[in-house]
Amino acid sequence: MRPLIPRPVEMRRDGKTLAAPCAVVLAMDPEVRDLVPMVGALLGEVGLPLAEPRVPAATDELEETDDVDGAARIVLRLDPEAGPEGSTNPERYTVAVTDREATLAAPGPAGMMHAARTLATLAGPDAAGRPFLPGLVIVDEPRFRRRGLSVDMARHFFGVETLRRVVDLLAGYKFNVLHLHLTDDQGWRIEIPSRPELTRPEPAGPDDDAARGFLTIAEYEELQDYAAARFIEIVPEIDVPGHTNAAMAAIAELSPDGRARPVYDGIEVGFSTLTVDLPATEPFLRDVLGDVARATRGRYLHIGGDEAHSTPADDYARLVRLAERIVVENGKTPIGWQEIARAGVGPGTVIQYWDERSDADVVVRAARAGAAVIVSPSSRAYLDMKYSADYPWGQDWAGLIDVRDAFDWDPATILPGLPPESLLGVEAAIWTEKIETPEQLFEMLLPRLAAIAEVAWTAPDRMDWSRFRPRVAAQAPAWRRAGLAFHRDPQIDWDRAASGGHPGGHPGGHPGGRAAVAPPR
Ligand code: TNX
Repeated sequence: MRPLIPRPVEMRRDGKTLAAPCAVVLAMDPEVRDLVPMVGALLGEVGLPLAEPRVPAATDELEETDDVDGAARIVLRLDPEAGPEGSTNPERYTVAVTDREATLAAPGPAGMMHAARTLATLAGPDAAGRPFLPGLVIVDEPRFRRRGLSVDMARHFFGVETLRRVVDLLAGYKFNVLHLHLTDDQGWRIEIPSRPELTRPEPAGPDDDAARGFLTIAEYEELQDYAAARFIEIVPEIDVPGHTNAAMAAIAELSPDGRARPVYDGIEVGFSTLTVDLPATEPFLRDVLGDVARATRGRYLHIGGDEAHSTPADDYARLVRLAERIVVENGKTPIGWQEIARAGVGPGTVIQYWDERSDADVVVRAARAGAAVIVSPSSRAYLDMKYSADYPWGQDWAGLIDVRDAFDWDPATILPGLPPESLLGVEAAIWTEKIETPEQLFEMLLPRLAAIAEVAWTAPDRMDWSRFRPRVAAQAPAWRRAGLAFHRDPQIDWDRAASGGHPGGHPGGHPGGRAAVAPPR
């Protein structure tokens, strides 16, 4: 078994085990039937094969689906009473393992999936290599409703294959949002059917292979399906009115002089802007945001709004409010980076706070007027920052972020005066000006993403750095098996990982083990 990250609300071990013979029966509540393939795959990966899913016609028949051939059974039960007492959290769940059976209980499918993941994490082979589950009760729910990661696909492009691996990683640590930063000065990374010139013949971008590419609508939909099956919502971001050089390179009419901008491959920000009074501007926004909204199954559409340093303040406010209105007209909830709070956006628009050097007052004021807030403090949650001064890639403008920095903070104290009910959640971000390959991407994410997972899920009084360290170390074998690069941060004792205290556990950090990418020296 692998220690759980994020740490649950409550976990009691009873010292017994459920020895699971090779055939495990899932007695499925009919309302969670759709989860059979996912749950079956999860348990199958840890040696608990789904031999014979039993889907009774009605919930009360669950009890009658008794032992089959003496196999230990795993029961999935929809139960409004699951989770911490009195909780109404839609993601709450309970896992109970006795020496006779394992029960996963949740009020709905999202909690059920968390329960199944928890069970799969806890499963281990015994000394003889046979699967078993430790006897225990876990009662759990997340602290914050939205727990996400934003990936910049514009500065360097990462295709569906890499994004699927990111989704798997997020789901494993109980995140529920993947935000895709799809457009920027350097490149436009999503097909817009009404504006094919944005991605034709190649999106504008630096002249190296890793920097090129874009998602077709079909790929975008496929990725959303993959993510939705894992209860991850995709949030697309079309960044306006700044960060728009790639659009202005493809569409000459977006520039006041009517001339297409040159393709840009540097890393400066704040030089490009849409112009509010040009005739091409509003139709561009309507086409792009309309097409993206239509292709998006999630509830949100992110309009960027950051670092528009060359947009006059009045134009900025008009452009942001126009984009906000178009998103709402297309049936989505707008999200924008903190700067949009200066534009006087409506209370239904979500504000994402990132730059601790400014805007705290306007964001808190907007929240008091009803806006919801996501926190992504760059000094803690910007996983493109270097781990240490000598780290070979990444940035350092927001500081160096080691694993402990990513772990040791409380989202509720980032914005003093913020009404607690307006804090929707936490999002880490990885910007890719200086991150070029999937290996570099994963090495920046791991282990820090595990720390952010705990910050977003676990209540502060349950967070303890000294107990977190061995739990992180014990993730390493799973990362290696998945072929994920990770940083062997010296704060973690990789060779003395917690095994979860069970003889069947896999201690992590086998001596001689190594990250897929050599750690920097
Ligand atoms: C700030 S964060 C940006 C990005 C950069 C990032 C680099 C934000 C909303 N804007 O344009 O990529 O810093 O760390």
